Amino acid sequence: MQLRDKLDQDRMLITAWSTSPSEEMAGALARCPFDTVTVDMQHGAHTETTAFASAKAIFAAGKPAIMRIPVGRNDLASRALDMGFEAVIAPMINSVSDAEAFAAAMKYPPVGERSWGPMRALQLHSGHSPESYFRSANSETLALAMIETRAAFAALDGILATDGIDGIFVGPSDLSISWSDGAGVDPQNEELQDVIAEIGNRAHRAGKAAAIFAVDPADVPRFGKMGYRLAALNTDPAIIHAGAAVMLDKARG
Ligand code: 3PY
Ligand code: MG
Repeated sequence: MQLRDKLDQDRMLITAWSTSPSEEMAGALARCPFDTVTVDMQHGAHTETTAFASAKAIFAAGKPAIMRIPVGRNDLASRALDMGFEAVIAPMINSVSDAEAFAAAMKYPPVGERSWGPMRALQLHSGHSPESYFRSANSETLALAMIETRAAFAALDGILATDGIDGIFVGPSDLSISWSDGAGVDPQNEELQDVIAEIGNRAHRAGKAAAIFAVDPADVPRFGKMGYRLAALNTDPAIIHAGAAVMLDKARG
C-alpha cells in the first residue's frame, strides 16, 4: 500500500528519522515497526549516495521512504522521486512562491514541471510500466511543505491551496525560534501549542495532510487530536540513546 493511502486512514503514522549516512542503519530502522523512514538531507549527514542506497534498503524492508531535502534544493526533490522515494519534505517553505517552486519540481505536467526519468523508481515499484507510473505519480507522491516560521504561518492558507502541495510538515524547533523573534529554541513551548493546533486544523479543513516532528514521543497522541496524521519520532541517535538507557538499566539491575 502506498504511503498516500496509509495517510488517508484514520490513524497516526510514525516515521523514523535517519540522519546517519548509512544504508545499514536506515535498513535497521525500516525493520523496526515504524510505518516509514525519512532520510534527512537537510541536517542529517547523508550524501546523495548514502540517501539513495538507504531508499533501496528501506524499500527492501517493505517500507516507503521519505526524503527531507536541504532548503531550496528542488532539483533534489525530483531526483528523490526518481530514486524511489514516495514523499519529499521541503524545509522553510515561507511563501506561496516557495510552495509553487517545490510543487513544480514534484509534479509532472500539467500540474508542475517534473522532468521524466524515474528509472530507479520503476525498478523498485515493479508493478508500474512507464505509462502507468506517469499517470499515477502526481497523485501517489507526496509534497510536504515545512511550516516553521511566522512568515509560513501567515501564508499558510495560500500554501495549503497551492496545486501540487499535498500537505504540510511542522518544524517546531525553527517555529519556536521564529515565534520568539530569535530569543531562543523551545519546540515544546506552551504558547506554540495553540499555533501547532491551528496549523493542524487548517490543513485538515483544506483536505491536506498534516505532519509534524515530535521531539518527545509522548506528544504524538496530542498531535493526533489536532488533526496530524504523520509524526517523526526524533532522530536515529535519540532512538539509540533511548534504547541504550533501557538496556543498561536492565543490565545494571
Ligand atoms: C524543526 O523542528 O525545525 C525541524 O525542522 C524538525 O526537524
Ligand atoms: Mg527546521
